[in-house]
Amino acid sequence: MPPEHLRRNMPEPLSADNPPTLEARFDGPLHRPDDAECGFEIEPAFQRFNACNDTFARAQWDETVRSEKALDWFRSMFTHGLGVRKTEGYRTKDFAMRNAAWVGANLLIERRLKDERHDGFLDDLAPYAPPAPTREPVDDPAEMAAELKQAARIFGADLIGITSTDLRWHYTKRFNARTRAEKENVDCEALPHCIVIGTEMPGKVIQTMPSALGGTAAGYGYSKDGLTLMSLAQFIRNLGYNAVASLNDTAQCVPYAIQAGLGEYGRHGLVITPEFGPRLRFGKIFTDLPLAHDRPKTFGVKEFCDLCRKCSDACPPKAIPDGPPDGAYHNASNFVGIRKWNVDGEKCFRFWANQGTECGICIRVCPYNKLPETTLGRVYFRLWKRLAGGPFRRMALWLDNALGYGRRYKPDWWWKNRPGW
Ligand code: B12
Ligand code: SF4
Ligand code: SF4
Repeated sequence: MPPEHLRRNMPEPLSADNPPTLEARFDGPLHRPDDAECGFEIEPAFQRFNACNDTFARAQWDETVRSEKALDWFRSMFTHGLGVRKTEGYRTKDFAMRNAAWVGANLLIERRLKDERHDGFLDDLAPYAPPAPTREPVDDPAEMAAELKQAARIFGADLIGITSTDLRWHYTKRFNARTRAEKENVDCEALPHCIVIGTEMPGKVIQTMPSALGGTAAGYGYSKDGLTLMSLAQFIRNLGYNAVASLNDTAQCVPYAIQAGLGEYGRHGLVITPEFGPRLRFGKIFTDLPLAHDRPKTFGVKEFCDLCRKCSDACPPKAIPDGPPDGAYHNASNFVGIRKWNVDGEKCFRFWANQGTECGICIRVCPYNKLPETTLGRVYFRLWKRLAGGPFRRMALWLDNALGYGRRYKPDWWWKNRPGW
């Protein structure tokens, strides 16, 4: 019998013999005036990225990444008992928390599953309603940006920044999990502004990483981010403008968050913000609503990471580089032509699959991930950041180690002592 895709007139699934399409050359501008301020080093060999090549997509079509354990990681979100064991942090109540935290994100995905879409992860968040037929005039883009930021706070954003749309970060194609084939990405060329929002993830559960309990942070972040993006995008549409809301889909969050002035790039491949360190999730909205842009900001992270190796030392599968940024190409899940610290996504995801839940040790141990709860704690964090951002950064690193920051909390301690956020 012919294969399913021929019988049903579907595109051919991706495989080693039918790999994702690579764009020969990016024909847009390779550089942008704020690249140096952002610390971006783009090389002539730069190629845009095809989302079918990210590790999560490859775990579904690429036999070198796909395994029963990897598939169980996806299934465990929806299957009672899958992954549950006697080990502390992986018991029924830990998975019950983690999977409950995903409910908001799952509802967004399920809205359009019938159309072979995974909104928020593989596809943009389909609009709740179309734009109003008439446009509210905007005389002052700076004032409009300030109003939009105010609205975003109400809808749940903890951080928000605005930059211009940069097609270098947009996926060339996206992945269809139903057919396992590639498909077209949404076109954002006519939407010149990119709003980036950040959602703080709960700190105390992250301190229990690695654990299923710790996975609660990611689920919570995606659920809240998704709803915030849906509401803010609808606010823009209600003013008569277009808005494409995107969580993990459509484009890279990391460079956009840096360009929008939310933080700096860290050795662990994540954005470090002054407020929450790397402990947050990002989403973005592409729009034609006239908006003033923010500037990138630096506070000494690159220089501090040059010294510190807490994340690369702590990462169990050694997926984080411990040398200088070199743009190393570990496998098809890395960008080509950007000189930066590159994480090995295959090693990282294999560790997740082996332990049955996501990891985030690199967030837990990062000295910028602090959760000050007292006035003294807040003053210390402010002074520590000053120290870390200047010539005494070595002392800041020593202090962080000496005071025992980044240690793992036992998941059972979390359940017994209920330390809250
Ligand atoms: C796929 C993916 C993964 C995969 C695989 C990565 C891969 N290479 O395939 C794995 C399993 C490793 C993973 C793990 C985690 N992820 Co992840 N991941 C993504 C996702 C969905 C796509 C990124 C992608 O396309 N990567 C493929 C290519 C581009 O990878 P790359 O060349 O190595 O580039 C990486 C970085 O260098 C950076 N980057 C991309 N473009 C550029 C350009 C420049 C100039 C620079 C400097 C950096 C940069 O982002 C890429 C992240 O993988 C993004 C969401 C998004 N759309 O951005 C979230 C995202 C990057 N992940 C995130 C998080 C938090 C995590 C985890 C901590 C999991 C958790 N518990 O929450 C770990 C951390 C691992 C680590 N240290 O990087 C957050 C980061 C938030 C932050 N503070 O920066 C994101 C943005 C999700 C979100 N919506 O918030 N992730
Ligand atoms: S999430 Fe865990 S395995 Fe992945 S890079 Fe961070 S520490 Fe390493
Ligand atoms: S743990 Fe240290 S090296 Fe790693 S990102 Fe944080 S500050 Fe940089």
